[in-house]
Amino acid sequence: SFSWTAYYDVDSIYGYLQNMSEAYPETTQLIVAGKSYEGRKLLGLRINTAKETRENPVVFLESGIHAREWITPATTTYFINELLTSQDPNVTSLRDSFDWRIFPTVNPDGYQYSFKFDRMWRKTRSKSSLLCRGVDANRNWGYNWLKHGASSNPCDYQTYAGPKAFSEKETRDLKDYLSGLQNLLAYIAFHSDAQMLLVPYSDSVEHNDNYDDLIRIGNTSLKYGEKVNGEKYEGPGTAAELLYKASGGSMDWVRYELGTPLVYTYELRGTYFHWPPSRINEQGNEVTQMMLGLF
Ligand code: 0X9
Ligand code: ZN
Repeated sequence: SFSWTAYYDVDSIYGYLQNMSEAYPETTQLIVAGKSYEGRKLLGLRINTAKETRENPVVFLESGIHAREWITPATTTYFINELLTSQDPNVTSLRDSFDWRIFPTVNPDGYQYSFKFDRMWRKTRSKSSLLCRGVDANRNWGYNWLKHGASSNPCDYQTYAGPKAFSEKETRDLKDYLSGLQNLLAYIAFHSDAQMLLVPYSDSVEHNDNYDDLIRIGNTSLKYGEKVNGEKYEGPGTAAELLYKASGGSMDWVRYELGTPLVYTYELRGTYFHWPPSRINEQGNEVTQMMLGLF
């Protein structure tokens, strides 16, 4: 059975989503947002307790766009479990306030490859050239594609941006799914392991028009998180100022193209993308509190 003291492969994570959708049929639903290059589903869980008379704003959670950042799918299923089973009135009220669309592994081929063959794999698994495979799915989105912090070399192990924007099935299908959403209030991407909170835009030191609001709200989120383990995250701030300039990420595209007001990237903790399975709970608890502080 599924727990938060071990890491699981894609099938097990998808099995968990399936089980939750069956255990909570009134309030949850499986979502297939598309398919990966190798034909795996881009599978998410919708959690929406609102009855037809009321419409909740949509909150989208993206995890696992980078294959090796295993703590992000694990934390995301932990958070799903909290939303569905916690008796804490703060958590039940968080659950009831939004129409959640939660995707633990948006790069399932890469994740599975990192699980079976190469722990440090980051990219997708598409055949991008004769010699080398995979595109960095967080350099492949269409906003300022290939401008900064991205490689045009298919054999770049880290940041190959692809032959063109949205060359990848995963980013294309996700983009189409997001474009079809009404009422998208928040888009939150999870990465590891820089331990920081990032706001748009990632490839410029200029601040977007609701920057001050994002910083204020983000600070409250970090304060909530800190109460759990005393861990301080850097930021909130732009990637360009805190980390490095990087174009073609999902967060920037969503902020710019969809105009979604609340857009964040959480860089969770870890060392070289490792985080002990015995401590998934700790990170999950921290993220749950950060979400409570955000909304
Ligand atoms: O480089 C990245 O994509 C992220 N850091 S990581 O070490 N997890 O690879 C930072 C993402 C910042 N956001 C965007 N560039 N949109
Ligand atoms: Zn990442």
